[in-house]
Amino acid sequence: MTDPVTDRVGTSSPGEAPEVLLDLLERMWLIRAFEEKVSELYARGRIKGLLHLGIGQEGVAVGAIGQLADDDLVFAGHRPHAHALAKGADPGRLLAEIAGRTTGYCGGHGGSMHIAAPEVGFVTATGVVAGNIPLALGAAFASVVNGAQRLGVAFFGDGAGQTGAFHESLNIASLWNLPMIFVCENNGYAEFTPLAAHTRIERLASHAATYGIPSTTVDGNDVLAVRDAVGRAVDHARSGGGPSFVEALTYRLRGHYEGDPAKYRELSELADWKAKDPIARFAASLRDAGLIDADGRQTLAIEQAARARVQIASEEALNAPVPGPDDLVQHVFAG
Ligand SMILES: Cc1ncc(C[n+]2csc(CCOP(=O)(O)OP(=O)(O)O)c2C)c(N)n1
Ligand SMILES: [Mg+2]
Repeated sequence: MTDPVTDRVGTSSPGEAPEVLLDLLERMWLIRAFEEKVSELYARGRIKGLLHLGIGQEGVAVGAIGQLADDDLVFAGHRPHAHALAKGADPGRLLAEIAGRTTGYCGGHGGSMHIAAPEVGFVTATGVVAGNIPLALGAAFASVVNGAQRLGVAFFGDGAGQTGAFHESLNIASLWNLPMIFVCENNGYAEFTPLAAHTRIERLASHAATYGIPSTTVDGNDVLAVRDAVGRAVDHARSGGGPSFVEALTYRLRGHYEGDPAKYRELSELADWKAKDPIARFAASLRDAGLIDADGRQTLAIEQAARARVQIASEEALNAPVPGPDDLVQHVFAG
């Protein structure tokens, strides 16, 4: 990652061990099965509140987070389930949190948008768009102050790229040469607003050059392309090179929130992106490479295993108690 900016859209490079490739497929399936279950529970009224799913964007979280060490620190936004799972969060505790149960990661106080699972290095999600970026910056700064090797990694969208917090964080990360990775999931929309209506800058990665930060833009629906780009960013940071910026071009296959009628986009656009589904594409490439059987049985087994695991997780979660009146004052600072 020595070029300040590349305007090419990077694609995947081969050469990973078969077990690594299968693991990537399994992780993407776990996330897909998890979010489809959450969607179903939401439709049945078993989960309340506002819910943002990242179905279709799994390649970014899985490709990127697979390159991190256990103690690297991840900060996500309002669409955070994939990042938490990819960092190693337990599906049962995560689902319990989303369903507001006491067994959830935050005792049911956080819900979908405020998950924190620091024990696996998933420090927090946030409903404040771009709010996680300066937090990741702080983690990277703390790492330098403490002489640690850990990286601060922020996942955010194209909409977050129009905020002051984003630009200030790029500036400070560059100025102080912090071990930080900015991962922009450019899915072409901020809520209901297409990219061209919220910025004239087509590639969010071009902002990085302004601050002297190396960047690359990759196909975010190609898990190996993301893995490759983030792997280089990790090496760059660990060798003292400072921050990097990876822009992953992707698409959310669901609405902005569950229940969004999504009238702002054409069905043909959705169909085009469904054809580029990161899981189906990756499974097909593994079949082409002869790493899984051609008749699809192995892929189906991976999908079924993921769904079975999520089913158990959801039963455990929904059988857990909801917080009672006494829990209301737990973890509340009353100075
Ligand atoms: C500071 C702040 N402003 C506005 C909002 C309302 N809001 C929620 S999501 C969103 C769009 C975010 O778009 P993007 O960063 O591209 O993420 P995506 O939803 O595409 O994953 C906005 C404006 C918010 N949550 N926080
Ligand atoms: Mg977006």
